[in-house]
Amino acid sequence: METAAFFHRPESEYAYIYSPGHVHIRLRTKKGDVAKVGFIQGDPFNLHLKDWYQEEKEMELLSSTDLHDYWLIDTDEPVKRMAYAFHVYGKDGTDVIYNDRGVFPYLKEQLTNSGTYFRLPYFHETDRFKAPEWVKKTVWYQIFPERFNNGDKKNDPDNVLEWDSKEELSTIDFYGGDIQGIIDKLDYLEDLGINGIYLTPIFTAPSNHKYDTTDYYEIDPHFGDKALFRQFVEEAHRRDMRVMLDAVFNHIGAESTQWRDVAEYQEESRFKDWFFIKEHPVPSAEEIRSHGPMYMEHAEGLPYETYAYVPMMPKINTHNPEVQEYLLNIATYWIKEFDIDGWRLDVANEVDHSFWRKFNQACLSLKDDFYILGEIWTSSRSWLEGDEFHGVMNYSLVGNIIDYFVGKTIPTRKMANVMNEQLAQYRKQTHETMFNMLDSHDTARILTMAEGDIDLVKSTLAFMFLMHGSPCIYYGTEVGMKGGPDPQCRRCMIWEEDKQDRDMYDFTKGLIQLRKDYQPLLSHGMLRWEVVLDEEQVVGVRRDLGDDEIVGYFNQGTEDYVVDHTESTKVVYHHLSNESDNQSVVGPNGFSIQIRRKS
Ligand code: ARE
Ligand code: CA
Repeated sequence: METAAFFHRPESEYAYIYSPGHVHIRLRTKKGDVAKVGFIQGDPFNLHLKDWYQEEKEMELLSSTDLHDYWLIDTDEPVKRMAYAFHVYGKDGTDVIYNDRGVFPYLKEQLTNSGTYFRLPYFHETDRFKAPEWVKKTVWYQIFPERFNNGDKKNDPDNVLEWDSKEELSTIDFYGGDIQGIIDKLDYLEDLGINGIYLTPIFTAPSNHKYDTTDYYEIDPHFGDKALFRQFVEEAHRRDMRVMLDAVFNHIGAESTQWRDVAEYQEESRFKDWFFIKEHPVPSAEEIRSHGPMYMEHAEGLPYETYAYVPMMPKINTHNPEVQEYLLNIATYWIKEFDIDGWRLDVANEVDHSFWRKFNQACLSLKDDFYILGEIWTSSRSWLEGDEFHGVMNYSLVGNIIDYFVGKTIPTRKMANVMNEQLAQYRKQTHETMFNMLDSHDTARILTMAEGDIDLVKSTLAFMFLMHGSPCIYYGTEVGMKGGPDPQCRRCMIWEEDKQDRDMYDFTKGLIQLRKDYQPLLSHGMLRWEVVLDEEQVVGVRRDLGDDEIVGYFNQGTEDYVVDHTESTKVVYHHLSNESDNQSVVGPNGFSIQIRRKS
């Protein structure tokens, strides 16, 4: 048995309280190497009285990756503290104890010494990673306000273009979308079934995307004003929709008061320590504009830190206490005054952890079910320990799904294995409040990635809806909008019904309904693989909770795939699949989603 592959760490995603009375313990071993794992557990203070080490519970082999097997036990009993160890039985007939000191032969001396056990100290409810319940039941809709709907022509920018008038968009186009336009479409979103709206930035800024903030305390005049925004939040809340805004705290716009001051007074500016300035002089917004592209060519030589070498976006020094106070006041202002429900944090991985911890406390002390979502494109363990974010934009999970379904660059087994590795990265409750989206304002649209194959988009979307985490629809996906990478993915929303793909609309609406109908199965159910077939390119994914399970069979191959029903099978959603009483014949590019009771 290869004991070098063992891995466990107390108080991490390997050992945590899932919900009161449910401690989850995970163990990693070498793939295919271990026959069985016994879990030994007790109270460290009564080991000498009870000899509890003699009792073993069996761990479940939950999942495998290319390299490892992951074992799980849900202790499912009220405990206050826990000493524990693993009794690992190799397929080669050997067995060992794995505890806090390492790997040992199964001998009484180890087992009767309470100091050798892994330990979860006294359980405090306050230490448990808790995420807002509502997020798990939310289906999000992402809006890029400049392009969603123009509800008020009076506030249009001077250089406004006619709605959807260009084939190829440029980065400096304006089309006049605004908050009134969103309010006008709340009925549309309600009909679709949406219950969470994420808006990319809406505060005053010169660009169309508004990631170059001029004033965090004002709604951009081209979008509306505070009274209108208040009305928007109220009308959304009346429809049981939550509202999440974009917090761009990694950098500020060069037209902000603070940067203007620095550009004018340089070393003398009272804001000079608000930034990461390498040398003076630094340029003003006007100078940056007049330098034009030249500045970008010498990007790495800029005399100050920025977001991604973009001169108009000077990076903010979040270590400076004055800056921290400034940003935290902004974060709490929009919660206190306008009752928003969540912040999405732009470029979250480039801002320091200590700032995000303060941010978390400031927001949650005002609203205990507030949602904090980081924009991080890779695995994000260190931000998701419970004291910073509740979730991240799940580009890494979805990237794997897209590679399989759309890119077709990996076989079924690889996709499942990568996902298993991802599932092992976080606590279960963390997965439940992740933010899953096939596309966004930063990526090509999914229908374009799929080269116009709408059936493929339907399968991919349905698969994502079966995952842990709340799914998000990027505006327009539901009516079959296309578009390449930024800025082509930010086209004006298509509102003429004859230009919309109404069939896709109905499909998306049905999927959103499915997500609602099968709660809490889809938010809390354990994810397992039902079938993983490389040659046939078929995958069956299952979520189970208690005696109920929901299984989706997806056929990415070229032949029909037949699923025999059990007595309790009920097909609840399907596409390109022939359903009869006793079987589903899932055609190429099709899927069948079924509910059943555990046999
Ligand atoms: C503009 C132009 C682009 C041009 C760029 C460079 O539109 O065509 O390439 O300038 O000059 C905002 C606007 C963008 C704008 C940008 C700069 O929305 O349109 O681009 O400002 O002015 C990385 C970051 C991640 C970031 C993405 C885009 O890690 O934080 O890149 N996303 C956020 C927002 C953006 C926003 C900003 C940041 C800046 O969501 O909309 O841009 O406020 C990999 C990596 C990721 C990388 C990802 C995409 O997978 O792992 O780290 O994300 O690719 O590149
Ligand atoms: Ca307008």
